[in-house]
Amino acid sequence: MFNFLTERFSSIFSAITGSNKLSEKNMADALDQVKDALLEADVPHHVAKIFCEDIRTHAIGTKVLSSLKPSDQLVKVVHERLQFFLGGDSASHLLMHIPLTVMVMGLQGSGKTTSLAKIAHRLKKEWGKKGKRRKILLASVDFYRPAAVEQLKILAKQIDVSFYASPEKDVIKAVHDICQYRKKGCYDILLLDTAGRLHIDQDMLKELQKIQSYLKPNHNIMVLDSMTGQESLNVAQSFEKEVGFDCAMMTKMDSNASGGAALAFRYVIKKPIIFVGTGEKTEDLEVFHPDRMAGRILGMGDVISLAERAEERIDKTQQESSYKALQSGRLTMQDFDNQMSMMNKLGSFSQILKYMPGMGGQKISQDMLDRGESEMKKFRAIISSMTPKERSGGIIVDTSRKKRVARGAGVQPNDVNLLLQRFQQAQQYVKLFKKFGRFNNSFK
Ligand SMILES: Nc1nc2c(ncn2[C@@H]2O[C@H](COP(=O)(O)OP(=O)(O)OP(=O)(O)O)[C@@H](O)[C@H]2O)c(=O)[nH]1
Ligand SMILES: [Mg+2]
Repeated sequence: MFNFLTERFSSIFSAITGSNKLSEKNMADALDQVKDALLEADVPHHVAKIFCEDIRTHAIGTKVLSSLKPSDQLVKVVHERLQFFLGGDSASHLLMHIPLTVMVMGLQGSGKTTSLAKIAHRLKKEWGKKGKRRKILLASVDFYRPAAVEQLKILAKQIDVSFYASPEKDVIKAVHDICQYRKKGCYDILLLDTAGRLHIDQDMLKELQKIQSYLKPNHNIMVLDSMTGQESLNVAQSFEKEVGFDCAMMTKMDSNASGGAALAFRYVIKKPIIFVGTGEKTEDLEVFHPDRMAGRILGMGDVISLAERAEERIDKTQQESSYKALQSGRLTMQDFDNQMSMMNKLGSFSQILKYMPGMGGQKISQDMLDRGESEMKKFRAIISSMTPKERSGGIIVDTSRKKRVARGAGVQPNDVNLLLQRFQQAQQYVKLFKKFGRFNNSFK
């Protein structure tokens, strides 16, 4: 996420690390580069200009703290201003009320249907955490794309929430029918999917207006594809003018999309971005936190979001068993497999790396990441073809046994050796941690 901005920012700040004073001159150079980075990340020219001017004023106005290096001082100012531009507090609480009626709008393929299912999944979980079971209904009035209604039905089934397909084929009659169905079934929450078009056209906007005035939703969510760069701002402006919405969701932030779209949206439209989509699965939804996002843009990482991701996706017993293994200083092959399975649940290597401090700007090739992923898949296949005794015991030394395990997993014996090597290294780490009491002190 925000790859491009992060890369550029890291190099800009490291360029002034050498000097020990934040002068007009080195700051002007850095700011020129910040502006170029923003422009290249599809931030519209006028927004980039205002942003840099704003940083300059704030940087000059701040007293130089002797404890800070000039580059750190500038990072601090840029971080504060980015956060300011991205918006104040997180707005995820907006949807936490009942009864709740939500409709989405956006161009074709922007991610409306997927996002709606992600939101339903999240609402179900959030209310569940409060000990409340809410009746959630998903419905669609996208009658233009043949499989559109079916797509939502499948997603609803996956996340186990109700779905209703209206027999009506006229959009407004269908909205009416869906509302009746909702009333009869006493659903607390109705999430309505709408059709997208390739380009903004008057028919689509008129239809949305009609749906909106009939449905009177509590929230109209504008779904924006972050990969469309500058264009997404134009799209949002047209929808805002013709239909109106009160908040937005940015999808496909897991791609190489630059962060420009989010920055420009917040600055120009000034409406909250509630969520960001970070993948194709229904769990791949994150709350948009301006402060964390600002940190991520600057390559400071976002360890809090990573920890939340872990909390959400990895069940407590698995976390505890892994913790116990680390604490005991003794790691079995089964524990090792457990840890790989937890990594898998967190996401792909490239997804995880984006949360790590300093990693956003690193040049780790896709090729290396892909190799890491396929290595991990092989390792897990090998472990699954071991006997329970082997999984809970020590290293296999027997060559013929290694060959058999490799055959069972459909890999080469060398792969088994590589796994054993990695496993031994991991065992060493665990012993070291135990010896220095690191886990006892810092993770409790
Ligand atoms: N990587 C990634 N893919 C996404 C994300 N959100 C949606 N997609 C994918 O984008 C494609 C389009 O998503 P849909 O939800 O069908 O988009 P839509 O706006 O409903 O499209 P129409 O109904 O045709 O207007 C699908 O392949 C989704 O899996 C995201 O956050 N990350
Ligand atoms: Mg759709």
